[in-house]
Parts: sequence; C-alpha cells; structure tokens
Amino acid sequence: MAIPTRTYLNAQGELSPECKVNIADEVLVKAYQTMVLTRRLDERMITLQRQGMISFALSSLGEEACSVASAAALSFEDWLYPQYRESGIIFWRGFTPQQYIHHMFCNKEDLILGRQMPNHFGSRALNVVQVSSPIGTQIPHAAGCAYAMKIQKENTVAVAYFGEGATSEGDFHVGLNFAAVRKAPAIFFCRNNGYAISTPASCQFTSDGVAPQVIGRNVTTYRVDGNDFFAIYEAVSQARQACIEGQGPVFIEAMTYRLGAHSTSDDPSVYRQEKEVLEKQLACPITRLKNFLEKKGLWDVQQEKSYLDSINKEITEAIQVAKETGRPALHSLIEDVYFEVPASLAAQYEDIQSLYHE
Ligand SMILES: Cc1ncc(C[n+]2csc(CCOP(=O)(O)OP(=O)(O)O)c2C)c(N)n1
Ligand SMILES: [Mg+2]
Repeated sequence: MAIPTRTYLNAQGELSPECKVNIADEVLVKAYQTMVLTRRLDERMITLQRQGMISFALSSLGEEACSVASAAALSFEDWLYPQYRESGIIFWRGFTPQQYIHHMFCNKEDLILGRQMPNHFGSRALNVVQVSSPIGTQIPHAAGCAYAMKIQKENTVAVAYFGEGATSEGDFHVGLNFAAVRKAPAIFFCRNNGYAISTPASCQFTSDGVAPQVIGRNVTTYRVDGNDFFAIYEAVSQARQACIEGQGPVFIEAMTYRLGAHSTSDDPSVYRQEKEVLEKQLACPITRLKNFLEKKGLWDVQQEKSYLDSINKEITEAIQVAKETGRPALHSLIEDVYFEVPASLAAQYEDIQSLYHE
C-alpha cells in the first residue's frame, strides 16, 4: 500500500494553492526564528561536548520543522510527550536558551538537577513531559493522558512524538491501540527520519513506512513532508480538531531525514554514504520557510543578521552563566522519589559523600 505525502512548500518558498491552512504572519516569523534558534543551540551544544564541557549532545538538524510546526499548531494547554529530537517544541513554548543550557550542563539550575542525560528536557510549567531514555515509553503515557482528558471533558489533546525506530517497540502498538479503542484525543507524531542510530528504516519494517500499519488499526492517518512547515501545521491542526470533536486519535507520519549523526556518540560515516546526506540537505526546512518569508516581505537580510547576532550573544552569555553555576546538591540524588528516604538509599548517600565535591 503506497501512501501519498502532502507537500505544499517548494525549495524556492512557493506555496501550493492546495494548502488549506491560514497562518498569521507573526506565527510564521516566530516559527522561523524558533527553528533557527533550535539549530544554533544544537550546533553550539555539539561544540561544547567536543570541548569536554558537557557529556552528550544530539541535534534535530534538518528536522526542525517537525517540532516547531507541530507545536505552533497546538494549544499551550495540550500536553506534549517528546522523544529527544524535538527540543523545538519547548523553545516554541518559551523555554529560554538559559534554561536549556543549564539542563545541558546538568547543573543545579537544571530543572531536573542533573538526574537525566542532556537533551532529556521537560517543563511542568509548559506542559512538556520530561524525555525518557527508553525508546517508546512516552507513547502509552500520552495515550493514557489523552484518555484522562476525555474522561475529564477537557478540550485538550496529548501528543506523543517518536521516531520510526520507536514503532518497533511494543509500546507503540499498545499506546496506539489503547487510544483507538477508547477514542482518546491523542496525536501520534512519528518523525520518519530514515534511521534509528545505524539501523535504516528498511530494517525496521517492510511496509511503505509506518502509515500502512496504522491504517490497519482504523486510525485516521496523514503522511506529510516533514520538511514542509505548512504541511505539518495543517495536518496537526486538522488532527487536533478531530481529537477535540471526539473522533479519536490521529497518527501523523512526517517524512524527513536525520542530516546529522544520531548523537555525539555516533559516527554515521561507517553506515551511510556522504552522497545520500548531501542530496537530502537540499530539502532544508529552514531555507524553505525563509524563502517563503522573504518573498512575502516578512523577512530580509538585515533582520536575519540582527536575529543571528542577538541569539549568538544570548547563547554565549548563557553558556558562561552555566559554566559558573555549581553542581546540584549531593542530597538531591536521593530526593523527590520517595516520601521518606528508604534506609538503603540513606546508606548509599553516606558512602558517596566522601567522594563528591560540590
Ligand atoms: C528500549 C530502548 N532500546 C534501545 C535504545 C537505544 N536507542 C537510543 S535512540 C535509538 C534509536 C531510535 O530511533 P528513532 O525512534 O527512529 O529516533 P531518531 O533517533 O531517529 O530520532 C535507540 C535504538 C533505547 N534508548 N531504548
Ligand atoms: Mg529515526
């Protein structure tokens, strides 16, 4: 079964008349800026990792439209359950570069006090649930959250973000099916970027992507060009509307490409050809949106320069602050899970005290 892909915005920034969504100019400009910020932060964090300043980093290079366009089409009351390559959603919701960089340093201003790896962002205030390392675990969580929203008659949706690799986990099928039979207002947003670390999608499934597997479950399914801001925005808006109207969950497969390495622990040159990457670079989602904005007179070279200057300065200053910020208190290691610290953890805390210097 071959599934068509919705695409509206071409490389020159021309929008097809088939696009049915109207997006305010301010939203488009803010979205463009958020995509540029996401890319710039990723680049700077990878450099910091190479300098030994932080332990780990990964980027959403080439996939920024998936996170930012989807977040822009949702309401701030909706709950988001990201994987790890969706930092654009939290920037869209107002997470500052300083908050993010503290998290990347895992220091005492990190909202989760360094208890997670870098790139495992989250914010209770912004309804963005903390990223979990085990792949796919956020999918049933989002399905359950959506069902709770339905029971409580809230006009909101829960969104699970994940890669195509995550669909090989049982959690994907469990979460999707639960939401389907309960008609829960959940959006399942799958970024099909072609790879799960070194495993190409062709080794995950024999179907034409993930979409045909979902159609078999009688779940509304859209496939979009994952580098096209407008196609993603339209699909997520329609999905949200269907969820709010009680039609049940919607699955969206965004076809994109992971241009960078999986993470700073990966070397993609051992499993894919440079030629393939160079071809995919041509579909850059940021350039496409920028070309559109320039044609409409909403953005120009001068605005680009001053925006880049301002975010570079903000990031540089935030890195300096994060460097000067101390580690989390040692005692935080055993806090916030149990109401009373169990004796076993208290004993470990005693052991570790002599080894740690704040
Ligand atoms: C349950 C589980 N198995 C394996 C891993 C190791 N792992 C981390 S990321 C990843 C690839 C996930 O690929 P995909 O879902 O396509 O997301 P992408 O990295 O392409 O954005 C794997 C296998 C893990 N974190 N959790
Ligand atoms: Mg992938």
